[in-house]
Amino acid sequence: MPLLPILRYPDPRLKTPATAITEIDDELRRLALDMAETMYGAPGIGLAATQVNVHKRLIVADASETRDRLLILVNPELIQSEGSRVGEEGCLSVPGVYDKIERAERVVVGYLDLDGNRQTVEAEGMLSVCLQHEMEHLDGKIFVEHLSPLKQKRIRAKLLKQARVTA
Ligand code: K1U
Ligand code: ZN
Repeated sequence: MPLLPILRYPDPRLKTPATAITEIDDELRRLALDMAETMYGAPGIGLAATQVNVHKRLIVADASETRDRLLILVNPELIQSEGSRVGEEGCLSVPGVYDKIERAERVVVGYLDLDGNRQTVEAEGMLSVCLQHEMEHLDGKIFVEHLSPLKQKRIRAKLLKQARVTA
């Protein structure tokens, strides 16, 4: 299975809002499995289709220590959130950058599985943070947008410099 190339900030394609998935077919199942392999290989605990330049509402996540609890969420929707926590976040599209972000502590997310069945996941801790982070990707938002304009400017300059050096 191929590892998919991951878009890097500040690539403008990361700002594209993803559209709802209307058909769950073998092509979508293939994409979900390729995304999962890409996430595990990175390594990461989540990946949104936006990050692999597919603008459909699909995310994969596995925040377990044993890396054997893969979640594949089609058309994920926040149903409920409560509490708040501040924790360190990273992003595979913003390599080498970590910062503290405030998020809800617990979330309930509704979604379709790859058989088209409606499911919900109740999450707290890292999985909760990860699902919130990935759903923002689908809306074209990146975690650095929670940071100050000065930090965003510095991060943008750092990544543009890295891109020039590696080109
Ligand atoms: O969306 C992404 O870019 C994936 C991102 C998800 C995420 C990480 C931390 C907080 C919120 C969301 C990552 O997976 S970055 C890599 C990472 O944090 C990690 C990788 C391996 C093991 C544990 C963490
Ligand atoms: Zn991310």
